Amino acid sequence: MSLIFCSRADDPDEWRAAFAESLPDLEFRIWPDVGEARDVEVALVWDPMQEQLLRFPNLKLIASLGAGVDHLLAATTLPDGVPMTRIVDGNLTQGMREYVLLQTLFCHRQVSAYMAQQKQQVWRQLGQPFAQDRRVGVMGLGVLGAAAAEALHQIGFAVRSWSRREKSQPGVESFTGLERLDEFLAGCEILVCLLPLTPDTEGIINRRTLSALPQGACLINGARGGLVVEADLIAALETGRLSQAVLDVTREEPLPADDALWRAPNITITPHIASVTNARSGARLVADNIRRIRAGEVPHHLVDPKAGY
Ligand code: NDP
Ligand code: OXD
Repeated sequence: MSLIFCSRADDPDEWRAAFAESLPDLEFRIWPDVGEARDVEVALVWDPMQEQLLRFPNLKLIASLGAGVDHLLAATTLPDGVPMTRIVDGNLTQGMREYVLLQTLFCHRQVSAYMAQQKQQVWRQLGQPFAQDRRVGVMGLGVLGAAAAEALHQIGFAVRSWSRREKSQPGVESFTGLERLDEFLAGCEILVCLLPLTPDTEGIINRRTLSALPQGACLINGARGGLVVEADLIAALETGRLSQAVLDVTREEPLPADDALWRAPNITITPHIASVTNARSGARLVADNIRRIRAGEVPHHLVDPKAGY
């Protein structure tokens, strides 16, 4: 059995070595050196592949190299009936848990304001709310959102979530559906975005939804740039509607040097590093799914192409 690896963002040698450990009988091929197309039964992909997957008549699994699949679904023609999986991995979840905690505390403890004061040699104590009085909302209570919400609850914040389906997570007040979106947003002094990018969530953070947040709220986007209407975000920062934004992701990545986001007030930008798939644990996960397929079982962590995540 052969696997074709297609990603400019990931190191193929690292993944090849990881598969040599997890599944030694797998032949690892790197795009575009596909070899005999009939041998390829697994595609491990990050880059969108347009029509290319249709070249492999015996494909049995399309495995995304990430947790998100928006770019693959949007720009790849999927062969009929071939399952697509995504990365759900404890290391990836831990990375996002850390990122969300770090950036929520950054906002909550007003680090940006103290850094600005330090630049001007100002020694002034700002009022500090208790964590239990700080309302933090997590948009998207999936694998990553649920872990982040749990960590935020454990550290003492008043946590709420927004998802499609009702959730019952201890210490997290659940809101669902567009009909309750504004009610959810009205109680988010810090809004953490961990939604997948789908046709339903594209541009969901926009002028209207930003204005539903409490005055001076903070936004943390650890999911996808396409969720945010960036011009509306910049305007909200400029007027003080938002007091802080933390973006790990942007519509265009890398963010061009002349993009206005870099110069927006009170913004922190990180280069899509909130949590990165680890080759060893990722390969173990994909290898396990390959074994399941060989055994005639359904692979874990299937994507629903209709829902878009
Ligand atoms: P999941 O698929 O596990 O969770 C998605 C959540 O979003 C679910 O709770 C789902 O609701 C909710 N959701 C989806 N569509 C809607 C909608 N229209 N309205 C309301 N809620 C909706 O995803 P993960 O937690 O694994 O990952 C989330 C995203 O994080 C990924 O898609 C990816 O884009 C991003 N990511 C970013 C990384 C980074 O380094 N910056 C690293 C890894 C991932 P329900 O539960 O009801 O289905
Ligand atoms: C992912 C990502 O989706 O790294 O896994 O963004």
